[in-house]
Amino acid sequence: MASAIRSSVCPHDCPSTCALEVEVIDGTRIGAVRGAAANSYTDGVVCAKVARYAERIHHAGRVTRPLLRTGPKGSSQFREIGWDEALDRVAGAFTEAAARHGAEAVWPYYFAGTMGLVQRDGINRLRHVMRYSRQHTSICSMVCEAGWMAGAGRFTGPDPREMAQSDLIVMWGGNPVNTQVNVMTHIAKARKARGAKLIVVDPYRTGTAQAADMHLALRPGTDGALACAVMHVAFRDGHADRAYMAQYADAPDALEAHLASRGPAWASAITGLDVDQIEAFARQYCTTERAYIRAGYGFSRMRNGAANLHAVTCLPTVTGKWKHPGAGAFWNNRGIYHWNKTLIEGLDARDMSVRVMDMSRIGAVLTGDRRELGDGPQVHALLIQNVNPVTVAPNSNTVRRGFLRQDLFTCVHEQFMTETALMADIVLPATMFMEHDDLYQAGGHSHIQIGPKLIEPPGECRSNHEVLQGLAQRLGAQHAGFDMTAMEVIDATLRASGWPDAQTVLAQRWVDAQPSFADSHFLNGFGHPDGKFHLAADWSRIGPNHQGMPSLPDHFAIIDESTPDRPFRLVAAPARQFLNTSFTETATSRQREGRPTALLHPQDAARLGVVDGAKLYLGNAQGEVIVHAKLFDGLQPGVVVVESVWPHAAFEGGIGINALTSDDPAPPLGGAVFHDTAVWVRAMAAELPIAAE
Ligand SMILES: Nc1nc2c(c(=O)[nH]1)N[C@H]1C(S)=C(S)[C@@H](COP(=O)(O)OP(=O)(O)OC[C@H]3O[C@@H](n4cnc5c(=O)[nH]c(N)nc54)[C@H](O)[C@@H]3O)O[C@H]1N2
Ligand SMILES: Nc1nc2c(c(=O)[nH]1)N[C@H]1C(S)=C(S)[C@@H](COP(=O)(O)OP(=O)(O)OC[C@H]3O[C@@H](n4cnc5c(=O)[nH]c(N)nc54)[C@H](O)[C@@H]3O)O[C@H]1N2
Ligand code: SF4
Ligand SMILES: [Mo]
Repeated sequence: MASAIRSSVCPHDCPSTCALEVEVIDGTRIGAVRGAAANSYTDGVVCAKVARYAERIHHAGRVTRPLLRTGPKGSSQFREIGWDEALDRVAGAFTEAAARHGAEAVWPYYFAGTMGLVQRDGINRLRHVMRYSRQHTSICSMVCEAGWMAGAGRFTGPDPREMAQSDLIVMWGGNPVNTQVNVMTHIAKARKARGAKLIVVDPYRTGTAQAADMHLALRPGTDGALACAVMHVAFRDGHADRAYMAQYADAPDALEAHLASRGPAWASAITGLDVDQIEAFARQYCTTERAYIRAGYGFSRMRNGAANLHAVTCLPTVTGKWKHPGAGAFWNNRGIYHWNKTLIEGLDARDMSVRVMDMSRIGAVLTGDRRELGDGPQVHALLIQNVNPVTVAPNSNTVRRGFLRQDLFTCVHEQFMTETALMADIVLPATMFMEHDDLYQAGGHSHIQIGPKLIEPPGECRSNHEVLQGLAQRLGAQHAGFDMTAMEVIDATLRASGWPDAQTVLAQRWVDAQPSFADSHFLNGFGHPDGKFHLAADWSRIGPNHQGMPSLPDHFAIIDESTPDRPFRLVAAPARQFLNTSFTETATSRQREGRPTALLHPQDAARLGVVDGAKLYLGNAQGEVIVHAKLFDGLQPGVVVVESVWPHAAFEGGIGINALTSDDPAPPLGGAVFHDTAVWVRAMAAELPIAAE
């Protein structure tokens, strides 16, 4: 058995974008997968689920041939067909939908199942050339984007590797032990070398919180209040950096006056945290020069998420921390790559007057909600790549109803028979990352990498790029990007963006795109035209739905607050062994996750008369879900956590957690509010024995 170690890149939707070293056995199979030790961010570490990637890539359940539906929608009845027939049918359905209802009746729908720029975003090239409906890509990061832009105005920040030089890391609303393990590597370095402290702000005691020196288990959706109290203390106790703000901030005096009434006691009533704990946190933050706030995505998945993220990013501004090494705040580095994506996305063919619809509201779209459709046609045809909306999109009972429409044609290009693929008319088999070429940028660090094809795919799997080429040819879609191989698109995109060519990047393994210290720390100014950090957010510049948003940091009370009818706040946080729904198909991940579980405070359990392991109903006006209770004291009473994203089929009753989550768009720019749900919780009555007839 000949084995070779080859370089690759983790393609999953994770800020870590790990540089990988993959054992390739006999040129045909994958063995061990390790983190590249030479990459200064990956630092030799990958998560457990990717370390065992052989289980996913060589899984017997992969889709390997094109499939045609033969039974009712969702019935799992398909038969194999050839690629030509499959692509002819898809192109035929698109042509017919466009001829009868207009091109906007076709909706290419995608997300970040792979983060490779060519395979992920190439679908937009077909969309734009064919004038198919556009997608408002809101499901993951839009709320963060809005909140970050309002203050800092540019998507970058202090180098995440600088966490190793910090004396205090505040992990705010994210759980890297589950979701981006490398953050923990750099925190561990700071702890070892400098005795740094870790503080976690999260509604429940996650693995990350467990490892922390202090855990602030606040009520979900109240981060704005906590941030205000910390800044109140900074002004009150002389820790506000007035000289810094005079140079770098827009409205320090207005903020100080505004915060006078927003101290720890005020925040305590909103967050459910003790005044003493808020004071202790504020003192530690304010008195530590090198304090690095690592903002997660989790706390933004709220109706007030953008306002809360903005409020948190005001902390290093009020205290002047941005200027120090190992200090400031970081969310995502996406602004540093200056891509020219014309070739990948066909931006030269894009017409901004073509209808755009919100991907997070796919249920509303498919069930004909006019607020989404505008005055355009119903959607009659879908092309889906790298996303599993039947399971992951909010308000999933509506989503499912939409997919069941008889007059809707659905093509799903997938690696596995996901619950979305089961709703398809045509399923196309997709390659995995080690079976195709792609180009990657990291969100949580600063490296550009290429993941080359390492092995042949099983059966007849084709890459997204190849499928788009096949459809373009049949639809008569003309664009240079369709006439090139994926590697040619990678090479041309790198060159057009001012980076070294593909060969160079492959040879040197990565390009480190981190800007200078001065730029990363905004010493040359923030991203707004006035060069200042905006403590007073101008939300009207960020998104259309800005009415009522607080300009200065505040508790923006529009969350789905608990009521007597729905007394619990539900958080549907990511599970460690799954990545969204990826890996739910692997036996090891499923076994380690166990079953869909609700973490419930023992006091709540006692009130409900529930013991550990009991079955519960969780519900609201949208639906009901059955889970098993796990008693857990690492959260406030009245908060319940169900880690996600299990397929619907894993739940008793076949209805998964997103039946309860809302598709209300978060202001001002939209975005899904997965952790902002009020529910009732009921103990399931013990089943009565059926009386003998
Ligand atoms: N309850 C709850 N729901 C959530 C969330 C939550 O926290 N709680 N999180 C939300 C968030 S942040 C996100 S980003 C979404 C993500 O939701 P999804 O984007 O649906 O999740 P993934 O599992 O990352 O990827 C989806 C699919 O892409 C496929 N795929 C991977 N690579 C390729 C490829 O090269 N080609 C093709 N054709 N397919 C490929 C995988 O097989 C997988 O089935 O879920 C959201 N839903
Ligand atoms: N293992 C694993 N890794 C993943 C994913 C996965 O599903 N599983 N998903 C990937 C994707 S698509 C993304 S976008 C990232 C997301 O990764 P993160 O940035 O970690 O964000 P989330 O995963 O949404 O939520 C993380 C934490 O936010 C907390 N949270 C919820 N509401 C609030 C609140 O109101 N305030 C505060 N302070 N905290 C709150 C949750 O309790 C949870 O612990 O992870 C990626 N990595
Ligand atoms: S931590 Fe994230 S990027 Fe790294 S291997 Fe795991 S899923 Fe991939
Ligand atoms: Mo995400």
